[in-house]
Amino acid sequence: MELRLAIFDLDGVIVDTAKYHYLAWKRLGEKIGIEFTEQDNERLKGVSRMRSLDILLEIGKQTRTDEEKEQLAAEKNAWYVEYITQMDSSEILPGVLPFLEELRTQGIKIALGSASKNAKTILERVSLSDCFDVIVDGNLVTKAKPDPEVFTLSASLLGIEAEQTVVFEDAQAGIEAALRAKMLTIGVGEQDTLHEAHYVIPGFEEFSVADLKKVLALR
Ligand code: B16
Ligand code: MG
Repeated sequence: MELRLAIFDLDGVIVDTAKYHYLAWKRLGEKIGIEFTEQDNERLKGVSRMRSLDILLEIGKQTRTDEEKEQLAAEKNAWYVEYITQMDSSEILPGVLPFLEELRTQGIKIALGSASKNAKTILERVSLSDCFDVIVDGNLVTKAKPDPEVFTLSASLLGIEAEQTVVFEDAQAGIEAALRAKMLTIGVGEQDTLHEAHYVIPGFEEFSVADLKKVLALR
């Protein structure tokens, strides 16, 4: 396989925005009388905003009309946006920048494949907007992960085949999406949670493009 494209998830791979999602969902939970823990927050990783709200309501055994849900999600998002606008490049996860630079030097295209509708704001805040050849986010796709749309669209916008693409993902839903897209799937995080991926790394600190090519050669 000739590697031509690397697609990166955002939250949990490039930056840790899960902590800000947690603060905002917790604040919404407090407002509507639902206790929301850090452990509960794990269930929201990689999941769309509306599905996240459904999970919060499920935890609190509450129901809401669609209209009320839109309003609650908007309220949570306003708080979340307040938090992320304080971000800067110090929040890029360790090893990510050198890895992106290495890909660029080797002529491998770089894409973002994120469920977040705030992806562009986050990339701007951390000064990474110019690093990506294409940005596919929650505003561009109609079907959320585990549907493969976010990844297949990234590759097709660049005219690159699935077999020439690698995906870096931290969430189970994202791993499933990448596997369904028939792309090489690298989990970023814990082996236990991400064991379905073709290969798992704890982060980018000790992972180079040469290591990636070794993984490819094993396939
Ligand atoms: P927003 P990713 C995902 O980002 C987050 O992991 C998930 O917790 C969040 O609900 C989702 O984006 C939607 O985010 O509310 O900003 O549209 O991991 O796909 O980069
Ligand atoms: Mg993620």
